[in-house]
Amino acid sequence: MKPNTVKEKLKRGEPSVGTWLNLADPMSARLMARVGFDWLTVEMEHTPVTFEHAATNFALIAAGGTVPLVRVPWNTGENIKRVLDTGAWGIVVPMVNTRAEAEAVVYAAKYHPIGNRSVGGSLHAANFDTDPPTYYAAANEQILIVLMIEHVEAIRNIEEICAVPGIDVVFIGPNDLTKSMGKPPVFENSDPEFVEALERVLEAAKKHGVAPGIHVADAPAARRRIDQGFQFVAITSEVGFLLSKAKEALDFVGQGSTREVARY
Ligand code: 3PY
Ligand code: MG
Repeated sequence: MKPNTVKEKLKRGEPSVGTWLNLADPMSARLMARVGFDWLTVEMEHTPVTFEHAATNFALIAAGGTVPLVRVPWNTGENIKRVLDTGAWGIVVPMVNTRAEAEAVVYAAKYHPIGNRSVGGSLHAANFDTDPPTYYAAANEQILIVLMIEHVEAIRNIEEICAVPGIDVVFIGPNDLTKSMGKPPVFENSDPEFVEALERVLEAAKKHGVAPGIHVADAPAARRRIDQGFQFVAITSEVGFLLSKAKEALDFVGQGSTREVARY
């Protein structure tokens, strides 16, 4: 069975960098899997990506030597079961604001005796390059659980959330977090409320042995966040890379527009 190298890296206290895949396109997943990121997160929360697209892309990402993760559309047992059963090596769960919501994620993602994930499927084992009995015995250890901290309520409850057994990463979504503070959604913000919220997450994560993570818009921001202590760092998405590079080229030849491109 292939080991989940992202889990191993995070447990050793090292940073691990990846990006988001917003396109349903298998060709793009296949090519991105060859760039060298530790992991790629198939985005199902804000895209038309279906379970079928996602299953194809999990296979292509794993075949390219990269760890396939997925952001599920919402925190439900059905979403979590279906992406794990079709070959994701880990889940990113949006908007986890309370201890009970964090416990529900672990319960859905782990097999008995920790949770109630139902036994079935065949793509999960195939994607770890093993057989189902080996997968069933190792899945509770191998699956990466990432909870998104992206609301002021989650910041208030961060200690309790980090204390839930089975959590690997608490991952800040800066856009939703700033929106929940009543401010325009952004990746970077020097506002003291935002800066303090990030500090609280870093502190609580460290105290409870959970890896802190954050989504950033570009490489310099990733460097700064890693230096600050964040371990699980997502740099934009393949769409963000594509659009920013295209815009940079047009700007360079003096033909750019003032219109903002999507950041991720
Ligand atoms: C956010 O910034 O809200 C995100 O969800 C980033 O992944
Ligand atoms: Mg968000």
